[in-house]
Amino acid sequence: MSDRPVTPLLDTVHVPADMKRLSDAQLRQLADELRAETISAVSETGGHLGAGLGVVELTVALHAVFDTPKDKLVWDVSHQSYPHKILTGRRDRIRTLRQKDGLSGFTKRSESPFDPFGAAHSSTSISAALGFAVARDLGGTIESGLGDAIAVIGDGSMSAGMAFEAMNNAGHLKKRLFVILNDNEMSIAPPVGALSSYLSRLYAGEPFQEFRAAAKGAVSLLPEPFREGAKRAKDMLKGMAVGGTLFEALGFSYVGPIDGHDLDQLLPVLRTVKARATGPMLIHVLTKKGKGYGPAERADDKGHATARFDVVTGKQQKAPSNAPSYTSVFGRTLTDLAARDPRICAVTAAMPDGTGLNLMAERYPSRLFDVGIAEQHGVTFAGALAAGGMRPFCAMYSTFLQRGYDQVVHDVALQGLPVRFAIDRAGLVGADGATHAGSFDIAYLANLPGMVVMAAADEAELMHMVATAAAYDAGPIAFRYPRGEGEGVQMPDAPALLEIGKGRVLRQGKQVAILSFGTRLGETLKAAEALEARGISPTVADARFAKPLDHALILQLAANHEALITIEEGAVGGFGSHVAQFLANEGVFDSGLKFRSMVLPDTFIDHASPADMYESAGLNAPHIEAHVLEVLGAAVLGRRA
Ligand SMILES: Cc1ncc(C[n+]2csc(CCOP(=O)(O)OP(=O)(O)O)c2C)c(N)n1
Repeated sequence: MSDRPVTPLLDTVHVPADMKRLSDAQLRQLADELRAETISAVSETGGHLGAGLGVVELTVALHAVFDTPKDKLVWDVSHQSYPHKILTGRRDRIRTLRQKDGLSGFTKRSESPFDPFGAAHSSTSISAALGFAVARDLGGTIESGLGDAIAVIGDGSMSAGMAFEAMNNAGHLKKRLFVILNDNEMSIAPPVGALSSYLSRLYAGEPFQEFRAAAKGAVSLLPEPFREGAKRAKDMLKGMAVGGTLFEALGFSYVGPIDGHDLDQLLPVLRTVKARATGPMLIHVLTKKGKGYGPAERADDKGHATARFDVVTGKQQKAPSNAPSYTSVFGRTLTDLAARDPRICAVTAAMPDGTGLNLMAERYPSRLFDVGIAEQHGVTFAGALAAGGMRPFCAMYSTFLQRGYDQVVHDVALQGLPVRFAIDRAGLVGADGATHAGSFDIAYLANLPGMVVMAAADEAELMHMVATAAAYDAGPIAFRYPRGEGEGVQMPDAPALLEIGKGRVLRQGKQVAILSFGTRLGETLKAAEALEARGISPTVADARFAKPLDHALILQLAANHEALITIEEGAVGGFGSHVAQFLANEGVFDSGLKFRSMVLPDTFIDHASPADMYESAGLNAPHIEAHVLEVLGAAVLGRRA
């Protein structure tokens, strides 16, 4: 395409080994070309832009100095890995990022030997890098070899417990290991918490390091020294011993902070640590999210995630929406309820915008807690808020709540505490792919004693469920809803309180009943229309609750139909499994009910549009229709035999 950037040097780099012959000046040019290529590619695909732009120079420096794939470079979250993908043999497919059958938006072992460890959930990179370092030292063998282990982790991700668990272990094991702290003073939203303030203090004033250095009679450590390149970097390494940072207390040698956009600082420091390090090292690099692309630098989220956009204007191509998003319905409803109930408060783990809680943050800032990327803490914290007489809503994406699961079990459910779990991004989520799919929450919540589990079939139902959860003080309660916009239904003026454990029948038919849990209801009703045209009139019901089950409704559907089909946006072990177990124990199958349950297939489904993903999962209207025909056809055949 004619508007692609001109990239003469990048055109000669197919794998990192091709960079070894480049001078430092050429590496600087390579970085500029890599930035232009990243912007151009993401303008066509959409995706995570800001984080990648912030690590362009770091990516070039790491690949120039280290020897991947033998050296294991582990990107935390890995939403910043697009420039890495371009340099590691995937440039020809970079414009397929996040598209069906295209490159993943994250690192993925099956995609490339240059991605030694997959990621997408944060704060895993230090544990993974440490595992590689220990495997190396224990004589592990793999095809690509085992060299150095390098984790690159953002300041937001560094705030999570796992990162510190890994640092603690690494400091103890004393293995040679590199942790690059990519500090851009941003998470998705501005980072929060004491660690963030601590990091700011590390570089707030040059005097910090200079003072320490001077106190020990060492040379000045801050940017000026790098004018003299490698020699000064060595001096700095010597001077490092004077540092007294938190990281050193954990057993790491600390270098920094250094300017992560200046290859004249990055290259000598990385070369020096590579030559000299004997144990765990933390290299503190300061970068700017969105660096080098005005519209990203100026955006509130620094271009964290973008739709396709025009490179010149930065204008994003967002499809016009016809209905409010589930997320915004949740945020608005909760904020309205909070206006009347001072006990309502909310917890988010670094996703105030993603969960719609930005509205709470604006209206009731003292009742909104952004705990950072700390799902485990967030859940337990909400548990004690409930124990303390508040009405906490713990709003997390289904996939990230997984990280807080023991806390859901041990700190909330076991103690019967009324935490309201608002579970966003339930079901398949599209371009973020398998790592972000909200597939498991029905199964992992509905098996917990005392838990109430609801799924909204549309945005009006979500309103009711938020209010129902707010009013429910008897124990933990969860409601799930998908990513994206609602069904476009009429919204009620005020939410209604739902009766716990009661479903509803939407159309009364005969022969076959379809019992939906969640937003497959729309597809189910479409299938019912299509079946009507074939002379089959299904009953369609919305279960609303996976726990407690509406036993009366289920028995009645079973009694009055030849066949019963359940459908949900979740993996096996969820709603359908509970219904099957109940019917089996009631002896309903003994008298020959035809039963099917439609769930997500037992595979991790790769990224594509949500509709495509549901197509491959077999959960769209035509699949429902086919299931009905199959089950009734089987019934007819059965009668004939
Ligand atoms: C366990 C978990 N919770 C939440 C997220 C969502 N998330 C993706 S990136 C991100 C911010 C990461 O910030 P940082 O590590 O500083 O990297 P940056 O984007 O600033 O480069 C968050 C919260 C996640 N990926 N994993």
